[in-house]
Amino acid sequence: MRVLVTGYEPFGGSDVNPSAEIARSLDGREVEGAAVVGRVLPVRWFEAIRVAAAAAAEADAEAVVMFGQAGGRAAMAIERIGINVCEGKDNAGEDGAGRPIVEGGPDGVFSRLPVHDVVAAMRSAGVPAEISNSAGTYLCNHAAYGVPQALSIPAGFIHVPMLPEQVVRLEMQGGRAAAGRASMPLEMMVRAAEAAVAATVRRLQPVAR
Ligand code: PCA
Repeated sequence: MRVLVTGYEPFGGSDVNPSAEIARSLDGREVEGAAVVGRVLPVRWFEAIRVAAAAAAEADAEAVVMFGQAGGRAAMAIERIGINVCEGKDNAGEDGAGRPIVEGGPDGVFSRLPVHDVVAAMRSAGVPAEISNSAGTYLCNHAAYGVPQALSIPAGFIHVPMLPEQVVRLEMQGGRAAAGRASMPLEMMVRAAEAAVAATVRRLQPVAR
């Protein structure tokens, strides 16, 4: 069995995105008997969904676990739902401008990952984790809505905090406004991501592998 793990390229003026580092770190690893294929998605409206769907097809993946950065969050946040809207400028400067992701599509699409299992597995791995009921309206929501809809396999999205070095850089640039924002070391995020993949694989193959 193969599982696709995606991260996003850096955005919003940052030169690093922890979710891309997660995807790179898991690429080629075996988790719970499944081979992980890691890919980095562009922060581009619609292109992100196309790249994820193509990577899933190319890898012949049976599940897709996607990651993205959510500045300010303190825990791994398993997104329960994506909504049918695009807001904000992507990395090419294209404005989502409130348009739908899928014209005439449902208002919301639920994650097809076992969200409770994923939260429990991350916590068992010693990493703070929670279910989130809003992925926002930017590219992470875009993938959370568009990728499960484009594919017939389990797929869902997980937001991750910033890295400590990102917060330190913001503090050095921005002073008090940025000071003290939440962060998590990459090693913990990777451990949590492995736990998420493992929980998903266990759900797909509950008895024997
Ligand atoms: N986070 C953004 C998009 C890319 C990323 O890593 C978001 O939360 O929508």
